[in-house]
Amino acid sequence: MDPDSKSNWRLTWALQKGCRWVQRQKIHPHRQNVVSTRQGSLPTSHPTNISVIYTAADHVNQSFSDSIRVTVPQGSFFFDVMEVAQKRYPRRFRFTYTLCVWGAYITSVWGLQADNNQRTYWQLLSNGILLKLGAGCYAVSHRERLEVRFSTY
Ligand code: B12
Repeated sequence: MDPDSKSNWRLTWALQKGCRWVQRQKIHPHRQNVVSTRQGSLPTSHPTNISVIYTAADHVNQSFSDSIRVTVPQGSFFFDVMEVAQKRYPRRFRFTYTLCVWGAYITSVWGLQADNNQRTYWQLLSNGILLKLGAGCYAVSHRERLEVRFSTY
């Protein structure tokens, strides 16, 4: 069996979904070539930066709510914002995730773990509205208020 067939399948899937983050991260060793054929060349000059407000809040136990302003290159995804926040403040904004066909599923923030038995999860919002895309597929805009909110379903 071709050792790459599984990743090829996932890449095809990601391309169909148009999720650039999945392509960029770890799906395929030649991902940059794929990105360049589908999305145009990667920028070589300095990208324009945008800033967003990023909040992590526990709406189940009301144990914390923490916000920061994050600056990222234009065209960044929600996931990129989370990574910048985590790098700057690892204790406050650390997070974990798993990868599945839909991309990155956020499993914990601030050490607070989603739990299927308790029906808890980390909900993603923009300007108070529930997102219809995952963190790896949602492209952020200047001055957007992004939130990961510990919630129940
Ligand atoms: C049930 C469900 C949930 C449940 C999952 C918990 C559970 N134990 O059941 C809950 C309510 C937690 C949930 C959350 C979210 N979901 Co949801 N969910 C679904 C739904 C309706 C069914 C998934 C399922 O059970 N499949 C069957 C099982 C056997 O397959 P599975 O691969 O093991 O399923 C797992 C994954 O789907 C995963 N999962 C669920 N939602 C999401 C979202 C993302 C982005 C990822 C990576 C994984 C993921 O949880 C499932 C159970 O473990 C699908 C729609 C669909 N018909 O597929 C949407 C769907 C997958 N979810 C979606 C979204 C957007 C989200 C959220 C980002 C919503 C939000 N704004 O917060 C969050 C995830 C946030 C995060 N933490 O990263 C979208 C993804 C679209 C996309 N292109 O990214 C879908 C397709 C719905 C839609 N809009 O059409 N979800």
